[in-house]
Amino acid sequence: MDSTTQKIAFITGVTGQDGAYLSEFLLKKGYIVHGLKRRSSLFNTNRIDHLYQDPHVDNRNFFLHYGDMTDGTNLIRLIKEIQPDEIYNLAAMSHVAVSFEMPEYTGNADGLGTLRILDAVRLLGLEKKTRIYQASTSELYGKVQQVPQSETTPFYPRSPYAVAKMYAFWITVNYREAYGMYACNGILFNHESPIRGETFVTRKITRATSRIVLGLQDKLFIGNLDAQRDWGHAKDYVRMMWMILQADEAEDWVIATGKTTSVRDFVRMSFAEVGIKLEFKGEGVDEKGFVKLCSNPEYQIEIGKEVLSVDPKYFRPTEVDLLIGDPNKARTKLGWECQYDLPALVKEMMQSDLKLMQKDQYLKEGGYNALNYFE
Ligand code: NDP
Ligand code: GDR
Repeated sequence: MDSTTQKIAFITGVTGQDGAYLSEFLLKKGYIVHGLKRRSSLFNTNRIDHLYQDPHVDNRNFFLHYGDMTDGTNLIRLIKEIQPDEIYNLAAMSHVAVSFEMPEYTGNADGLGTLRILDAVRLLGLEKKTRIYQASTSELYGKVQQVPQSETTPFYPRSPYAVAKMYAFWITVNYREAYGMYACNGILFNHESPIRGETFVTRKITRATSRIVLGLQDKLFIGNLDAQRDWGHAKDYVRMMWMILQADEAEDWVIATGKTTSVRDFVRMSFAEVGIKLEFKGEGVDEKGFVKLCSNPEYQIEIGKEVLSVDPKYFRPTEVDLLIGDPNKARTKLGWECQYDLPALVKEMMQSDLKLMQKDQYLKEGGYNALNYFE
């Protein structure tokens, strides 16, 4: 493709789950992709290493730049250099529980960070050229007022993360209305994948299930099993981010599957993938999960073994109990459909984590301990 006709995208949060899938998606569409990555004392580009291009070769279409959402001058300089047609603002301190530990930083990166992007575009006079996607979230709905949640459902954020994202949501709307910018919120419900961060509940469960059946871990310690989430696949959701920026009008959109599942049922589904039926006993902090049946002879796991225990350390000061989205607007106006359902997602995550953990198992059996730097 002729580089003068190629569209240019700038993705903040390029090293995260969505940043990685979106980069792949846009590169396949022929975009030139620029990503913002943070300086880290260790490599932090695992999810996008397969896209990396040697800086010394010609015709590159994937570029990484150091930066941070808390550093406004850095963002202005990068946007000036890159002159993007589309900005996908995905960077955020995205862990709800951690936001209670780091409320000020979360407000700065997730709330003010969004303002810095919008204002950089305005200051540089790019209002009419650059389209902006803001990664908004179903956490905005927080305390359940009505379900399913749609674009018209009122917000009631329940964490420093959600409050910061609420600022980001409204400053995006405000810049659209005040300066005629093409700036949109995608109100995305939870979306997962084999490259989901390991501390989010779905990945924590699929990792732990794999480790338990391979004898690498005894038990899964978990928080609120009653929480219900509308879980989709990240691949379906990044496609929609792009579709949002191709629409004629700049608007805000709910992206969800329209189905909800409890954390407890997600655990059941993950264990079922390896042939294990679980039995749950007790309530609240006393709830435990036991192996009721194991139909897979590959796994030497005894019937009755306790493999799950609730640990209140994972409870949140304020919880979001129930999320179920209404994606009707996106379906009818943009023709968006999910290609994955939850069983397919769980299967893919379990297959991937089993493969990963099998590597750990081989290393363990071979007596290899990679972390013995200091001996
Ligand atoms: P991840 O946590 O996987 O990725 C977050 C990205 O943001 C990482 O690249 C991270 O860098 C980067 N980042 C964090 N803080 C900063 C900072 N101060 N400056 C620059 N970069 C920073 O999140 P997801 O990919 O899952 O989500 C993408 C976005 O969508 C986030 O804004 C999230 O809040 C939002 N969202 C996610 C949903 C989901 O279910 N996944 C649902 C709704 C909204 P590093 O790799 O160095 O940590
Ligand atoms: P969430 O995702 O808070 O919805 O935010 P997470 O997977 O962290 O929690 C989902 C639900 O599971 C409950 N839970 C646990 N959660 C974690 N992380 N660890 C546990 O051990 C555990 N046990 C139970 C939680 O209490 C919660 O109810 C995600 C993030 O990606 C946000 O950035 C995004 O905005 C929203 O999804 C939509």
